[in-house]
Amino acid sequence: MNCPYTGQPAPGADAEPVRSPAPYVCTEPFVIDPMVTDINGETVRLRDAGTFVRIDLLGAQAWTVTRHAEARQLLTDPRLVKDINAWTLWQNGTVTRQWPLIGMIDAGRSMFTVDGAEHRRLRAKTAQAITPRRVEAMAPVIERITHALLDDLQAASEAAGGEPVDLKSVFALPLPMSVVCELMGVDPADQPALHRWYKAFFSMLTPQEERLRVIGELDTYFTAMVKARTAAPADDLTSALILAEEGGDRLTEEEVIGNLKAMVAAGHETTIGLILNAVRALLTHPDQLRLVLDGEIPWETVIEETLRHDTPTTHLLMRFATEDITVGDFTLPKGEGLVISYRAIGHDLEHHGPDADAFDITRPTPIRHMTFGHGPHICPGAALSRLEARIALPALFARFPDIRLAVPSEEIRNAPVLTQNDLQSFPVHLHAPDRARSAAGA
Ligand code: STR
Repeated sequence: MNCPYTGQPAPGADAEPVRSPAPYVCTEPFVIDPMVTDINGETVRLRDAGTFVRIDLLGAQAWTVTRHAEARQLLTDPRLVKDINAWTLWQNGTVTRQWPLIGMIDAGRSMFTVDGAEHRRLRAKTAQAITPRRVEAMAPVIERITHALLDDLQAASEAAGGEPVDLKSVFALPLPMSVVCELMGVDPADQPALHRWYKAFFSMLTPQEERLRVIGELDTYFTAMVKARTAAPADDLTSALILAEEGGDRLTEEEVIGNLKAMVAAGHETTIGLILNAVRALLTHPDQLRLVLDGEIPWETVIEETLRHDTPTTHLLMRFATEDITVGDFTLPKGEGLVISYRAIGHDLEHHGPDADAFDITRPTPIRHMTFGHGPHICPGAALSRLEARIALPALFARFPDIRLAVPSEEIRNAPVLTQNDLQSFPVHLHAPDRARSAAGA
């Protein structure tokens, strides 16, 4: 389906085929696989299809940008907006609430869905609460949660009696979920329900009526929580958002709910990927893992290279052109949607070099990725997710030095989540075979 790709043989007998440069614009629709059966293949094919590629998202067409430089420029262009009402396909009824990805765009009024001065007003308080300095103060909480979950992992491993343990469900998922719930003041007892709802929300296998029902349940849940905190504020960010006043202006109830939903969704669904993708990269590159464990290369480098090479967000939906916008040889017409394909951008050969497809923490050049976005909507949670990974990864490898994949890495499947790089499960053995046997027999 993608644009023609002509590998011409180079002169000389044993020469490698020369890659012809990717076209700037590809107008033939590239169908994005909602089941995510081959994320690495798709990332490379999309990147090689063009800088701007026409894409088909479950029947709705849009454009995507696959290059760092062009995306960076567009991310500060005020002619692109998040408001779905600027989308021709929405205006003319081609896209409705029946479209499976609607919840990624029509997500209520929040800092994720508005722009300009309104956006600054909606975002300020949240962003101030999670600056790198404020986040540093959360380290003890993250450490406590991490160590409790490592105990759970040990218990799960003993209960499994030599069978693999799922690192996703027992560690990588509950960790960021617990942290964001603690930050926002969400009752920990409600985490299982939230997990179920978000799994159904993101999965492309969920029938649309059910997804719309789940969106309604999430809305009911967070509305009740905001009403409760309005009546009786507590020491959490949700209460701070309710009470925050600037020049006599406060956020409306709808805006607080929208921000709370955005924080809980973004606060867990992305960091799961960061943690698991880093563990996967290290376990499949034991030479690099050695360098990290020997202190030759800092964990920060592992985190940044993972963010670049295996971005938790595959495609960020969506921005809309309020007028024709020209970049290089491409014009995004007014009313069209633009997706930012962060995973392809992390593999931009021009920006990251010819070995961009390789995971390499020893690369000599600095890792200048854009995985947290750029411009006014740049991820406000970046410092928090980095700190979570910075605490979780060394603690995991310190507690379980013999941790290994229980299946070949190629057998670890992505969940059917079109926009996110989310793994179905992550089976590991926590102990070397002999120790696992003695632990099971004990
Ligand atoms: C999920 C549904 C919801 O209630 C609110 C939001 C807004 C924030 C979105 C979130 C969504 C989906 C995942 C996003 C997140 C912001 C960051 C995260 C897109 C639509 C990323 O994957 C980068």
